[in-house]
Amino acid sequence: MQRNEMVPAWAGALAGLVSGGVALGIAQLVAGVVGPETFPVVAVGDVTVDLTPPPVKDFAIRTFGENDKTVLIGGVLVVLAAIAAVIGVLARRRLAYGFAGLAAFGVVGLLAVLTRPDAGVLDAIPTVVGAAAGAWTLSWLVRRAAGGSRAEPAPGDSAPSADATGEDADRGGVGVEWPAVMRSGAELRAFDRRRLLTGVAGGVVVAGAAAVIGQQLGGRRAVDAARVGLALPKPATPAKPVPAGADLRINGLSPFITKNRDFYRVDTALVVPQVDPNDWKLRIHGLVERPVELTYADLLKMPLTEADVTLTCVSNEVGGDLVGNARWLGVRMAEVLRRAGLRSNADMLLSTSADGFTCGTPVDVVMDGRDALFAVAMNGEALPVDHGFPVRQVVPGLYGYVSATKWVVDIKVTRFDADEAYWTPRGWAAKGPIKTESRIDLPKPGDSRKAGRTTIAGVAWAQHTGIDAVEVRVDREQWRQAKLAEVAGPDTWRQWSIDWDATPGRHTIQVRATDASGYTQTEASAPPAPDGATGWHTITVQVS
Ligand SMILES: Nc1nc2c(c(=O)[nH]1)N[C@H]1C(S)=C(S)[C@@H](COP(=O)(O)O)O[C@H]1N2
Ligand SMILES: [Mo]
Repeated sequence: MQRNEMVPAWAGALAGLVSGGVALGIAQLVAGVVGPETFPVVAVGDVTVDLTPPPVKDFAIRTFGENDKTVLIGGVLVVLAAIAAVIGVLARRRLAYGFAGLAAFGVVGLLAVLTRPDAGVLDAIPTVVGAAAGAWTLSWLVRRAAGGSRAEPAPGDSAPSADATGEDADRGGVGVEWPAVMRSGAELRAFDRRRLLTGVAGGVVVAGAAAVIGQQLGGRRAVDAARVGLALPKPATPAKPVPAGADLRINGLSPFITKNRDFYRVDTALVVPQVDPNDWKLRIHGLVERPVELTYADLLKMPLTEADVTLTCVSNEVGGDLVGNARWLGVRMAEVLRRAGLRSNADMLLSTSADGFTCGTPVDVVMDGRDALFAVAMNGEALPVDHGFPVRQVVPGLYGYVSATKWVVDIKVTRFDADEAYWTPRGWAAKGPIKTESRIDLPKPGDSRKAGRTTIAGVAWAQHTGIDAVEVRVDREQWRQAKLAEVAGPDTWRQWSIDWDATPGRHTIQVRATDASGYTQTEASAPPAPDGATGWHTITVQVS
């Protein structure tokens, strides 16, 4: 018979740490749903702050500055980790000790959560569920650690070791070494390092995933709350009134203003950045006289401009739907940049989003007087999170990838020959002025219609130049002038429509626009890369 091997203290400590991690991860996950303020670590941190004597607090703020909260939460976590390790070491001797430790842990968390102002009973859920998950993990890991079998168990000996531990505890043994309790069967069981470590790995994955998801959910809730609570100032410069005839109100034709929920979305974000406006800052640096840092409140104190601007994605195929028109409210970028004072050799604004996307915008375009905005609102409400809350850029006339940075936090004033934005090394042009385009919205491609008088309609855009004419032809016959809807300025798309006496058979419909510079869309078709698609939108319909 082989010698009994003790479960070493390090294994107990490890099991304790991982169980504590699972407890916190699960607590954070549940807190993400119940409310981020119910996460016990944050609650304990808050209580600690309240109980800390003012001189210590002042010392912490002086020493750690803006990082004081991070340091505090870090400190709480270090203390928790030490306690968890001790709990694990104790659980190695007797599982009940471990449970008692975890319960004490949970009670402290509960006290912290439930003594918060306006706490409710439901706020206890994350702590309770977390502690239960921790207890389960602890007993599971302890069972795995002690699960090593030196010989096949005797027939009928199926009692799991954790139960054996419980039995031992029931017998009232005090300070019994763990291996003793493993003698419940005829055979000896010993420390199983491999099974412990695979269990630990599983626990770490669960704890990490739960914490990350919980944080995401919690951040989303906090930002949603901040967004809904915002009161937006009135514009100093309101948008030009939309002419009565801007929207032809034809069924199937894109409305002049695209609703936020219908607005196309393009970005590289797998998880949408959740930026709290209270934490938001915009830093402007590089080729400037004086670097500037603005908070959200600073930005809203500046005069606001409202403007209707049509946004377009460079990836939009001819006839595609990556284009939308909205009423934006924001501060003129030029006004903010003048505070920093641009150096004369600067020609590029390299903007960075909260998630690290970058975008290079020509300085001259932003400074030429057009409504290039740091936008805070879209169609009368705070920017939707998907569209860049709390602040994004909008620059009439440039494709989104070189102008429309969402969740913008940083502007480096620089030069095109010194810096590159995200899409440039990925095969897209460094500069991206929007190409004059037109699209047929109805009939839809492939539609079948009855013969007789019908309407062909769509939109055309040439931002900051303006649309002067739209022509339509059927079956490659004569181009005919479409009727244009009214617009207040050159920065939005323009609806158009034309009547057509449809005859039975298959027909091809084509459209082309001419902009205010006199340029008529080329027939030559080009793909979106590297600087925008060209060609005439062409559809086929069946008339019966
Ligand atoms: N932070 C960030 N901003 C971004 C992008 C991005 O990937 N990340 N994509 C840009 C592109 S390519 C386009 S077309 C517009 C789209 O804006 P929307 O999603 O509000 O329609 O956002 C721009 N701003
Ligand atoms: Mo785009």
